[in-house]
Amino acid sequence: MRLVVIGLGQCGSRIADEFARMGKRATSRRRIQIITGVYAVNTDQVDLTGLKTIKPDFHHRIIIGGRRTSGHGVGKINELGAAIARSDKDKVVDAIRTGSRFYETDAFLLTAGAAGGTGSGALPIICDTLKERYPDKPVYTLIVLPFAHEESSEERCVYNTATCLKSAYSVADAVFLADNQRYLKKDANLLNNMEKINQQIVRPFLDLLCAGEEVRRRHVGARTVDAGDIMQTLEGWTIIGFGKSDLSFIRLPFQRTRSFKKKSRETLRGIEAMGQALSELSAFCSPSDAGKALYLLSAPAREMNVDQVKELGEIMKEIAQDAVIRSGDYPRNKAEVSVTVILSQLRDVPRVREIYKKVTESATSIKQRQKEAEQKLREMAKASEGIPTLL
Ligand SMILES: Nc1nc2c(ncn2[C@@H]2O[C@H](COP(=O)(O)OP(=O)(O)OP(=O)(O)O)[C@@H](O)[C@H]2O)c(=O)[nH]1
Ligand SMILES: [Mg+2]
Repeated sequence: MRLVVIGLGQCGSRIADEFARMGKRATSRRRIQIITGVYAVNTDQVDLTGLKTIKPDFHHRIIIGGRRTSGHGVGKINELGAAIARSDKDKVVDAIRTGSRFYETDAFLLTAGAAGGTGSGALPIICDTLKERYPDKPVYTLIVLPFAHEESSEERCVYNTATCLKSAYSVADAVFLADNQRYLKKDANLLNNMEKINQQIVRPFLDLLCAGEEVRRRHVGARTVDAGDIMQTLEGWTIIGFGKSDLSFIRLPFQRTRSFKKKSRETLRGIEAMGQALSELSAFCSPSDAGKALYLLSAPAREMNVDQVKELGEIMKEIAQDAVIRSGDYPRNKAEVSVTVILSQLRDVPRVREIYKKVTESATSIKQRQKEAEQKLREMAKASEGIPTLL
């Protein structure tokens, strides 16, 4: 599957930059095109300069709201981010449309951090615009949820997240969720290492996008997951997971014989990788809430067997009882067995539901406080009425 990736705001741009690196790697190592264009859009000029891989010209690093923000961002006000995107959307769409590989694109992927101002506000607007201009191309979004400490310390951050999620869900074909807090669970040091988190957010997409684009026969599976399967699977709230089991330590030359024992060990490796994928989902959810699911098994061709794929299918059926399940295998040279899992059309995502609830509950108290603040300002102005001014 071939994607145009558009990063909005700082978080989105950095993730798009990671997609650009992944695309380059797929081209140089696998000779496959999976990314047909990568763009970074921001109100902040400095943030755009800090990117590494996205082409450094103004067609690929697009500054919006230049005059309104003087290149300094919107300071967490996502309504302003949305307003700027609305007036500058043509600039973004024109850049994408004139990209040299645009005609080869299967779908769009827009990405942003939900808690900020620029990305959070611009994402739903650009999504809506692309849907309107390109009705036959799906528009997917990958939205990053804030860390728990951001959520608990800043009311505005929760508000931005809620409004961004609701708006994106109403226009996008699917909303991938990646919860920053989940990546800290594995490794608390990652708080200061956004690049590592971004790598973990982007990695699960690699095999998924590559599998259907393989041209070399030895890498084409018995059942390939292609762009059609992915499009059929993606709808609404979506969560992705990736897990692997390293094979390098059992690659001994005398183990070529396919004994029964070895075969069951291979099956176990697939199960281990799937277990990891399910425990390291990009956001927490219950797989039983999924209406659609997909899994892809990548393994060295000689390690792959029918039992393995079947076994994984049974696990999937057990945990996602109500889901329509699609699957595929992807024979690779690498000495590892890995599994990519997508759970889509999720009926419930607890984190999103809690954020919605929090904002609804605090909405009345925020309005009350705003009223009080305005009242105080008026009183101050009134108190100063009799004072002469020097201007
Ligand atoms: N995973 C990840 N999260 C990030 C990154 N940068 C920022 N964030 C998160 O994104 C949210 C803030 O969004 P930003 O992208 O910085 O904001 P913005 O869209 O640039 O908007 P303004 O700066 O307010 O104009 C917070 O929840 C951060 O934790 C990143 O590189 N990776
Ligand atoms: Mg910013």
